[in-house]
Amino acid sequence: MSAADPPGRDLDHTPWPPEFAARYRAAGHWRGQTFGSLLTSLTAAHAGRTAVVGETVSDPWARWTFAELDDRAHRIAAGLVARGIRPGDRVVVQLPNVPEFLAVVFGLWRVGAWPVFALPAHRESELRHFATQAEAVAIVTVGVHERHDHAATARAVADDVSSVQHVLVVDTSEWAGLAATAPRELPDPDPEGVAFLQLSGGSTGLPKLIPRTHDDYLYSVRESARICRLRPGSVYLAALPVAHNYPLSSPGVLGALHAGAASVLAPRPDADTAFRLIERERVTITGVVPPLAAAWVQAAARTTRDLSSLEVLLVGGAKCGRELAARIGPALGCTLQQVFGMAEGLVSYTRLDDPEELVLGTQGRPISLDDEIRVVDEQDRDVPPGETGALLTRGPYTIRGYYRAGAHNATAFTADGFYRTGDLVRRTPSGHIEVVGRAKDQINRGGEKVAAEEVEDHLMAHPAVLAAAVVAVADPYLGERTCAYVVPAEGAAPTGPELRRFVRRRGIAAFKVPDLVEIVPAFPVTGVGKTSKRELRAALSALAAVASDQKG
Ligand code: AMP
Ligand code: DBH
Repeated sequence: MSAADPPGRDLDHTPWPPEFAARYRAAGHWRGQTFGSLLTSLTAAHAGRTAVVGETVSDPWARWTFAELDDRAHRIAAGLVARGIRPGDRVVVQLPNVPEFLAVVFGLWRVGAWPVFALPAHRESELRHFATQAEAVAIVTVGVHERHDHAATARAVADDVSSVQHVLVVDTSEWAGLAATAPRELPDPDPEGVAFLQLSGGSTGLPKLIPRTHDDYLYSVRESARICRLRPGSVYLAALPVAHNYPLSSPGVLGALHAGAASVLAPRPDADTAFRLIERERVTITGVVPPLAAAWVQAAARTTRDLSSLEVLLVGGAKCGRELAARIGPALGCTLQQVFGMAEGLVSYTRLDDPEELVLGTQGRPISLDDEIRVVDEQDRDVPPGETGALLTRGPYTIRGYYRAGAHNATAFTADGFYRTGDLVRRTPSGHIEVVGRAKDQINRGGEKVAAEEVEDHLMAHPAVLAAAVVAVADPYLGERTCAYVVPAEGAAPTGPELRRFVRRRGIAAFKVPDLVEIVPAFPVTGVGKTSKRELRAALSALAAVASDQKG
C-alpha cells in the first residue's frame, strides 16, 4: 500500500504509482485520449461506414453508420446534462444487445459520467448492490425484454436506493425526447480518470466494481483489435451480452469500432440466431464461451446456413479444453483463437499465426510486453519455469484496486500492486499461459487433489458428451468426492457407468474417475453464459440435505 492509500481508506480508484504511469505514457500505451474523442476521430475517418447493426427498440433491424452513432451519442449526452447528470456521476446501464447500448455508453462518456455495466440477467438484488455501491444517480434500462420487466425492477431499486434520481427507459417517449436534444460541445473528461465501472464475475459473493480508465482500457482495445486483425471490412458478431468485458473489449464491439469495422448485435447467442446473422451479415469474427462453442459445433453439423464468411472464432471466459478446441476449426471452418481475460485487466490471446499446438493447448499470451506475470506458490514465491502456480499480474491495463473496497483490496492485491487472479496456470517457454484451474476449482478427495478441468476434458472426449462440469460433493469419509454433471450430445443417451468406464480407460488415476455422474439437460449459467459451478454445488448440497432428512 502506498502513502497515498492509507489502510482502510476506500478509494474510488487506486491510481497506478506515478513512476508506472510515466512508463506507460512514455511507451505510448496511454495516449491521453478519451472514448468520446475516439468516437469523434473514428467518425471523421469512417463517417459513412456501418458501425452497428441490430434490433433497436423501435426498429427490427437498424443499421447505423459511424456518423449516426456519433450524432446519437452527442444528443444523448446533451439530454443527460439537461437532466442534471454531471461528470463523475455513476449511471447503471442495463441494456440487452441493442444498438442503443453504444449510443448510451458513448453519450455517458461524452458527459464524463461513468457507466456501471449491469448484465441483462441481473435482477433486483444485484442491481440494488451496484446502485448502492456506486451511489448511482440513474439507471438506464429497457421496458419488457425476454419476458422480464426491467423498467419495473429499476424503479423498485430506485425506490430503495436514495442516490438514484432517474430511471431512464429507452423504449419510452420520455427517452425519445432526451435522445432528440440538440447536441452541444461538452468538455472532454480526464483521460487518466475513471471511464466506467465494470463488474467482476463474482465467483464468491456479489460482483465487485472495477474502475477502468479511458487510457488503460483504450490501450487494451487498440491492441486487441490489432491482435485479432480487425480491419474496416471486418464484421464482429456480439453473441454474448455486450456489456460483459469480453464482448465489449476482447476485441468486442469497441475493438471493432476502433478498427472502423461493423458490429452486429445478436439478440440471443444460440446457434440458430447466430448462424442466421453470420450468413445474413457476412460476419468475419465472433466470440463465445466454451459451452456455447460446444453447442455451435454440434449445430454446425446439420446447419444449412452459409458460415463461409467466418474467419475467427474466439473462445474464452472459461477453459476451453483440448478436445473441444480441436473440434472447432473443422466444424465451423474458421480459425480458433483462445482468449483468457478478466474484467480487472489482463487479457491474453493465442495469435492467429501461432502453431497449432499452442492454439489448441494454451490460452494465449498477454497483450502487452509490459504485462508482468508471476506464477507463485502458496507463499508467493516464484515456482520454477513450466510449473503450476497461482497467477499474479500487474501492467498498463490491470487495475490496482477495486472501487471502494479497501479491506478486500488488501488481500486481492500484493503489497507491490500485483492482482491475485485466483487462476492456476503454467507457462510455456514461449510465454503462453495454460490455465490449469481456478485456485478453488479443485476437489480435495481425502487429500488427493482432483482438478475439475482435467476430468471434464476426459469426459468431453466421449462423443455422447456435449458438456461436462465436475464439482465436489460432501462426503463423510473423504471430506469431498467428485460429481460430474454431464449434458448429452444431441440424440445421445450416455449412462453414468458407461462414462465412468470411459474415463477410467483413458488411463487416469482411479481417484480422478468421477464418483457420481448426473445427466442433466443443461447447466445453470452466469449472466454471460459461463457454467455456474456455484449453482451446481448448491443443487448438490440441497440434494444432500433432502437425503439426510429422509434418513433421519
Ligand atoms: P470475470 O471475473 O468475470 O472477469 O472472469 C475472469 C475469470 O474468468 C478469469 O480470472 C478466469 O478464471 C476465467 N477465464 C476467463 N477466460 C478464461 C479462459 N480462456 N480459460 C480459463 N479461464 C478463463
Ligand atoms: O471471462 C472474462 O471476464 C473475459 C474473458 C475473455 C474477459 O474479461 C475478457 C476476455 O476480456
